[in-house]
Amino acid sequence: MSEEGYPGVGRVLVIIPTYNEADNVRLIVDRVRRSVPEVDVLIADDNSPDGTGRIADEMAAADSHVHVMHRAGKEGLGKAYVAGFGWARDHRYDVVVQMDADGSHAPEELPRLLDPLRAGADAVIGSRYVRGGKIMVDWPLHRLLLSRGGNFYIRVVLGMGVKDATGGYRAYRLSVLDKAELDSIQSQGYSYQVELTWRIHRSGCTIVEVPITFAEREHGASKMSGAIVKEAMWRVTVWGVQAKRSALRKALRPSDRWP
Ligand SMILES: Nc1nc2c(ncn2[C@@H]2O[C@H](COP(=O)(O)OP(=O)(O)O)[C@@H](O)[C@H]2O)c(=O)[nH]1
Ligand SMILES: [Mg+2]
Repeated sequence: MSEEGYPGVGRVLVIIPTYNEADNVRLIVDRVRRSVPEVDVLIADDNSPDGTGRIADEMAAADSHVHVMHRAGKEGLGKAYVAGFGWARDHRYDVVVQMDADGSHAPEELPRLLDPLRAGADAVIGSRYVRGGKIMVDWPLHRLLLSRGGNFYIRVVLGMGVKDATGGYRAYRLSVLDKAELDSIQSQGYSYQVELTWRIHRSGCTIVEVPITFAEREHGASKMSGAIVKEAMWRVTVWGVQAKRSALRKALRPSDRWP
């Protein structure tokens, strides 16, 4: 009997959120389809003014493995992903992958993210900060320090042991996302990556990190901003304090100590 989807893993949907990625979207989808022909692609476009959505429609018309979700306007990466996950559930996928449109996440490394799922992992993070992980970009020192320092802060405050909690190249089993209660995700910008990791960690799922090579974006501009960084930092601090407080409350509850 021939199995549907990626062998040993099931039906896989690669979700690519786009905002003004007209120069990148065709290339990235082609690379995904060439690299792992068994997977499907969903482009989640926030009504990009540069016509990314139209290009995506053309690709979907030419390839039954390619789908497009048109969203009304720019609402941030987190909302686009949550909508994409809902689409994946409605269409009975087993696994979803997050991938940027800009070429920073190499589709050729997709098997690395999918293979640990076969071995029982619930969530796989493509990591720049484990042995073998690389950053091949000309980031100015402050951006590099921000990424490294941000991840260090997250590790200390949340105590998850994940080395790259802000990275966006990931694979999840759908069953894991069900436990993460996506409807109540608060993050708008990139702290979404951290929030989802935090929820998955708290739900007791197995998170595996695999090394990836993070490349320079091919065309266009990054949507990263100071506001996005600030949002991530204050949210992490709030989650950390909440977790410490509830752990303390649990430890002090007499009924738990003398049942
Ligand atoms: N749908 C949607 N996609 C977004 C939004 N903001 C960023 N993206 C996409 O998310 C991915 C990562 O964004 P990017 O600007 O490359 O961030 P960086 O890699 O951190 O510099 C790219 O594919 C963007 O097009 C948004 O508001 N809506
Ligand atoms: Mg990028």
